[in-house]
Amino acid sequence: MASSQKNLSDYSESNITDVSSRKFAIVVSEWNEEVTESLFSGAVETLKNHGVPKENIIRKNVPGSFELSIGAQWMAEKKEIDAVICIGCVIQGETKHFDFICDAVANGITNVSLKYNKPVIFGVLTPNNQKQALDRAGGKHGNKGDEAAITAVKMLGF
Ligand code: DLZ
Repeated sequence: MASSQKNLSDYSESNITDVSSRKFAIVVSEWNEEVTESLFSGAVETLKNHGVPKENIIRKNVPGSFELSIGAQWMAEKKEIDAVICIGCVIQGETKHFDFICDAVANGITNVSLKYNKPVIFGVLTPNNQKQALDRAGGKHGNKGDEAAITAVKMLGF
């Protein structure tokens, strides 16, 4: 279902286990900061609502979404980290950057997840414009950060 027809924060609460002792890393892209800060807040709020204490949530910033893969790898290789959530926003522009960045980060994050056998979650918005981004970062379509966090929680109960 297209996200315009679905509030991204309306996730199902099935398959949720106790994650209060698990450690999460959140890697945040600084590009499109207004959007990514809101996604980050949504992710943290959702983790806290599922019993994760704030000391079990480690934040690392990277300059742009292209750097999310290496940031995720630096976090995933740490033994104490159970899951990594990647937060970014790539807005479609007139340059080829959009395709290069989206492909690179999707592949990079997948590779890190498989290499370290840990959930590495794709919390990256790929909208056409800033308004669509804000609609999905705490606006009328919910918060994709919530969805990314709940995906990490669910994967730890797999
Ligand atoms: C260069 C660039 C452009 C044009 N657009 C975005 C974007 O919309 N979202 C984003 O997260 N990052 C963007 N970047 C920066 C790249 O992700 C990366 O940081 C630089 O190309 C340096 O490697």
